[in-house]
Formats: sequence, C-alpha cells, structure tokens
Amino acid sequence: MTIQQPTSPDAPTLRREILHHLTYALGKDEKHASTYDWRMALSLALRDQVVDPWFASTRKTYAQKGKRVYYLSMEFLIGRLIEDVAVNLGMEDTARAAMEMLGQDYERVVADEPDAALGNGGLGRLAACFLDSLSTLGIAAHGYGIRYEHGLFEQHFENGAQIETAENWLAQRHAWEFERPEVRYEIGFGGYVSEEGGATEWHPADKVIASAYDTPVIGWKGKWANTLRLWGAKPTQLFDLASFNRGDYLGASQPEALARTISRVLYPDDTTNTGKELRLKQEYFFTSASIQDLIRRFLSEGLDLRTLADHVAIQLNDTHPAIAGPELVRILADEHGIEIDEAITIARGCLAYTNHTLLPEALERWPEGLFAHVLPRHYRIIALIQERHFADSGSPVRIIEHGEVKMGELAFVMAHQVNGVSALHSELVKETVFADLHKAYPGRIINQTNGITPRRWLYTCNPPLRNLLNTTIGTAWPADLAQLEKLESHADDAGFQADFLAAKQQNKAHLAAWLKERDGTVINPAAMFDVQIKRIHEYKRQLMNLLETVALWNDIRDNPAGNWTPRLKIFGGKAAPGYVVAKEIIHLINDVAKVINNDPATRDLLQIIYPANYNVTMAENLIPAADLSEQVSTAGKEASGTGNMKFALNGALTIGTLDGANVEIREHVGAENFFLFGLTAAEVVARRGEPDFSRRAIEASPHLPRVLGQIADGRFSPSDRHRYGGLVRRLYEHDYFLVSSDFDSYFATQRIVDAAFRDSVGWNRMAILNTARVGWFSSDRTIASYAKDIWGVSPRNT
Ligand code: F58
Repeated sequence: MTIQQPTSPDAPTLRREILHHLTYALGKDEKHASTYDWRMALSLALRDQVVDPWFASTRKTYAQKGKRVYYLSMEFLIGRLIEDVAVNLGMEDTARAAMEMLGQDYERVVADEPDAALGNGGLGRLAACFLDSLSTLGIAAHGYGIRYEHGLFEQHFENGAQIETAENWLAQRHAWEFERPEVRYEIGFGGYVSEEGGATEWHPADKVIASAYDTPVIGWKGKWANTLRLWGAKPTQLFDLASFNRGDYLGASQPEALARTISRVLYPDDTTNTGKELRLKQEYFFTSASIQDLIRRFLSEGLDLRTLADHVAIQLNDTHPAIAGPELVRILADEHGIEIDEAITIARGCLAYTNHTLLPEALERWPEGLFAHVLPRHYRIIALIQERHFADSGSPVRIIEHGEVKMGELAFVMAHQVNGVSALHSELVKETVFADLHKAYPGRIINQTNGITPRRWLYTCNPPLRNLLNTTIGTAWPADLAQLEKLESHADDAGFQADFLAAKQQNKAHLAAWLKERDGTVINPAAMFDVQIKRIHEYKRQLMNLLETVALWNDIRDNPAGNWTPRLKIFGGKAAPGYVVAKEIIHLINDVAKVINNDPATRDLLQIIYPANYNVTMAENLIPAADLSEQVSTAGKEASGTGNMKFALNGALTIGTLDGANVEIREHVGAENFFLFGLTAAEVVARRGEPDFSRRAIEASPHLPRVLGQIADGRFSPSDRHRYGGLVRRLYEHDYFLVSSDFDSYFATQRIVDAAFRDSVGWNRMAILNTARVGWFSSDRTIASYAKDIWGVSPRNT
C-alpha cells in the first residue's frame, strides 16, 4: 500500500507560496530580494510539499509497528537538494515555471545552493544514495549522522599546489532542516565506573548534549519520506555567568566552544586511521545519541527490549559507528538491567556492518589507554564481548590486542551479518582482512554490491538523455532501472543512435559552457572527454593516467602528422591535507597541464584540465558529458567504486582494471564494450614478490624511461627542476601500486580506445549498450537486497 500523493500545486500557486516565504520567512520584498532570498523562498516552498507525505509516512510506520532501519554513518555526501526534491515530487517544470513567472532565472537560483558536503568520497555518497533509495522503496528508515558546521574543505590551487580553506555551508540559513531543540541526549566522556550491589554504573567526567536536526528525505513520486537526523553538539551549560560577571568574557563562552568542537569539522582524511581523540569522541557522540534515540522511540511504542532485534535493524557504515555494539549493551545492561550475555545477543541481532576498505592503514584501531580513558565503561564491555566471542567461536582473534582496540574486529563480532561492497571485494574480505573471523563465523560475510540512485545520477543530471529515454522506453525506468534493457533493441536503430549521440553532444556543450563560465577555461567539444574524478590516492593511480598523457604528448610531437584522436583529459579530486604524496601528484598534474596546454604543436590534439574543488555538483556536470571513464586502480584495492557505475549509466565507456565493481560492470555490459587492461588482484600480489619489479618494468617500457626522465629533469617544473626527483625515484624503487608494471598495458589499451573513438558509430553503439545494461547498479536494487538479506524488512513501494 502506498501513501496517497497529495495534489501538487500548479505554477501560479507555487509562485504565490514562494512570494509568501519571501515576505514572511525572509522578510524581503520582490524588489530587494537577492538570489539567496529567492533560493531560500523556493526551497521553503518546496519543503512545504514534503511535510505532508513525511507525516503520513511516520504515522503509518507507528501504526504498523513494523521493523525500522537505522543507517548510522559518519558521512552523508548529499550535494544540492532543490532539484532533487523538485524531481522527486514531480515538480521540476512547475518550479521552473513559477520562478520564471517571478522573473527569476531558475538555473541561477538552483546554482546558488551550497553543496552539503558532509562526507569525503564514495562512502559518504553511498550513504546519500541509500537514503534516496530507502525512501523510494518505502522502507521505514532513519539516517543518523553528524551535523558538521564545516563540511569537506574547499580546494584551491596556488601555483598548481592544493591549498585548503574551511567550507562554510551553514554561513547561510540551511533551508531543508528542522531544528528539534527538544530532542536532546546527554553524551558522556571519561570518568570512572563503579560497581555497587551488582549494579555497574559509569560516571562520566564530561558531558555534552547531542541536539537533533531533521531533514526529510522524499522518495520518488513523493510517496514516502524518511528522516535524516543529524546531531549537533551543544554544552550542558550554555554560558558561564560567573566568569562573565568577573569580566572573563572568553572564559564565559568556553563551555560552548569546547562542546561545539565535537561537531565542528568533518575529518578530511579518507585514507588513514587518524587516531585522534576528537575523532573517537565524534564517533561516540553521534552513535550514542542515535542509539539512545532509537531506544526511546522503541520504548515509546510500549515494546519489550528483549524483542528489540525484531523491530530494529542497525546498519553500521564502516567501523566509525562500531561503538554502537558496546553502547547498546551498556544501555540494555546498565540502564535496563538485562544480563550482559543476553544484551550481547540482543545487540548482535540488531547490528550489521559494512566494510568499505581492504587498506590495512584505513582500518580503525585506537590506543588502548586512550580508549579506556575516553570510554571506560565501553572498554570493559568490549573485554566481555571478547570473552563471549572466545567462548562462542573458539577463535583466537582478539578485539583488544597489542595495546590497541580494533574496531573492525569489534564490528565483525557484534554483527549478525558483515558485508563487502562488490563481489570481488567481499571475497577478498574473506581471504584477507577478516580471514580468521570468517573461519570462526562462516556465512557471516556476504556481498552487497553498491549502487547509485538513478534519480540524481541520470534523471536530474542528464536532461537530454532523460528525455530521450522517456520517449523511447516510457517513464517507469527511474524507479525500475532494469527497464533500461529495453534500449537494447534500439541499439542498431540509426534514428535512436543519432538521438543518443546528440544527447551526449548537448551534455558536452553544456559542460564546455559551465567550465567557461566557472573558470574561463575553453575546451574543444569535439575531443574525446576522458575523465578521472575521485579522491587523489596512489592506489587510484591518477599518476599512471598522467604519465600516459605525457607519453602521448611525446608521440604526437614525434609524429605530428599521425592519425591522432583529440583528447581532453579531465582530472578532478581532492587530496587529504596530510597526504603528501597525493598532493605531489596534484601539483604534477597542474605542472604538466601548464606545459602541454601551451604547446602549439599539440594544442588541438591534447589538453589537460583540472577544475579545482571537485564536489557532487561538479560530478553532475562532468559525468553526463564524459566519453571515457578512468577506473584504473591497482587490482584488489578499490573496494567497489560507484563513480564507475555513474559513468556507464550515462553512456561513457570504461577503461579499467579488474577491480571492485568494474568486474561486475564488465560482466553486465559485455567484455566487448569495456576496455580492460592490467594485472589481476592475484597477479598484483605475485608481482610484488618479484625482485626489482618496478625498475625492470620501467626499463622494459618503450615510454617510461623518457617520460620519467622528463619529469625528473624538471621539464614540467622549470622553476624548481628537482621538484619531482623524489617522486620518480620512488617509482623506480617502491612502486607499491604498480604504476610502472601496468603502464604498457594501459598505454596500449588507450590506443585501442583512440581507434574505437574514431569510429563514431561503433563507439556510440557501445555507449548505448553500456546505458542499456547497467540498470542492475541502481541503489534501489542494493537496498532491496540489504532489506532481504540483512534487515528482514520488505519494501512497500515495489
Ligand atoms: C569507499 N571508501 C571505497 N572511504 O574506497 C570505494 O571503493 C567504495 O565504492 C565506497 O567506499 C562505497 O562503498 C571510502 O570512501 C572513506 O572515505 C573513509 C572516510 C573515513 C576514513 C576512512 C575512509
């Protein structure tokens, strides 16, 4: 059963509502309203439309006493919301018309919205896609996270080097949230634990308040809305009046400043376990608030805590909320008198854990002393969980070991199901990071291949293709992406081919205009748009792509009359501020771009651009315009990838390794429609065992010695000739990510790509088949699968 869709307003009505908000919420008249005012007024008018379905969904969930899903994530990389909401409500034309009636340029108003960048990369964006799908499928769910005051830093380039500045999305009013000052929980830190008469009690030394901010998340066709509840940190005592009266004004505001620190910034490190006390506090802060909140809701329904697992499914997005296990046990045992053993069983029945990485340096571990100091009660509970795990499984794997608390092991032991995010990744999780626990708990590790929401990643970001799909296969595909299969029968139809190509060209022209306006950059829309956008990391091998670009440049200069395919190399992505090597790679890309882009001999054939500050909005502009998708990670390192799915859906062909979800994408689109190269995960491991493997690969390559010589000799850094000496030396000596070993295979495959692109009809046909065959990668499929295999809930809207 679905909720009756309320009749949406027509354009004149919406226009009136926008004016109403402009006047009474913003306090502006039409004459003096800024773009910001119009944007707020439009957002508030759209938000009004979400409220009734939101209430109806909530009422229905309470009435049915069904199981609820709680998605705990340290990150939600949301992006802009105006179009997302308008599209889900089916009101995008109405919104545009209403703004036009008001004499406002809809695009300009939409573009005024800052990205909500409460995440670093794939993990955070996956959480945002999952929220969209949970609502679209009508699954009663809450997202829980942190309302960071400052989202992911803004990236600037100064002489080609990355500079970071604080992001400030809350500098203006946030249109979509509802503050809930009455929903607040105390969160304790430190202190000691007492045992009296069999009762264990934690006496924290410090406390902060977690205060709720709710954003409704509306699903497709406005049939269902869930809540994203983000926690902001506040002091238990707002203001120290005694200090103020003494004239100590700074001291008077200190409690507030200290508490707010907890939700102040998103940790920008997407690679390593930063091991900072503040991060541990952030994790406990939002996890404890979320667990307290869901227990309060559960008890308000008059249910018995012993049945918690029948009513509550808690998904841990990576180990960041892994403290949920001990916290749940603490509340059940210490606050509700349930035996520890039974509390552990109940908690495990509720909890499931998603692993997103095989990189050992990214697996969270906390120094035991720090952990016991910040969370003394949880530390003891973890020791009890460990005892129980030894007894249950006979496994020697420890959660607390060598002076560290290992969050991956904790999450695993406390979860009834653990999942990887692509077929290959899930197998590698079994074989590597959790091999021993897998033996102890066979069947616990399962796979849930990632997905992406087709609403944002096709319907909204790619209007030309959306319109073509609507006229070709009907309008059911946004909520049933498997319908894209119907395109297959049109793949050889010349009329459809022309329309598909025209849509791509329109997107390329749109991107060209966007870049011109944003950065003044001029690009050639006839070139192949070859795009690599993602966080900068050695394993993702932006460096290999860049070396290939230099090698190609050399070849074009050596043979200017050759049959070259014009290429535009587009890079986008941020490096963690402390990741020195990644920043060096960024600098090198910009340095190389400067030389190549100014070379008159190659100017019409090769160009490199690197627009600064890659974010969700930039991805929405780049992906529909891409011809070639670069998914070139060292096999065995990219857990899944989700950008790879977005590109294929929008008709870009992939050049990629057998890594993460590339493997499954290739199976779906067909090997003949995918440019594969490089070593497999097993070959990578074997290659690392060979003596001097990187030097040998470089010396055997027809390109690398020259390219690396140019870089090392300062050809691209004339003002500082030694800038890249270290980088080149490391490639010879410890090329852990096998850039040199895969280079020749990559270069050769790129030449196959060149030839394929020159056959415009053949390329376009492959692009059509990519779009037609990747419907499976919808996050609706992923969420339906979590619902069935992990949560035990059934979607309402299917
Ligand atoms: C990403 N992880 C994976 N982590 O790298 C990617 O393959 C996968 O598609 C995606 O998750 C979704 O499953 C990722 O983005 C982070 O950014 C963490 C942030 C916090 C610190 C540790 C890494």
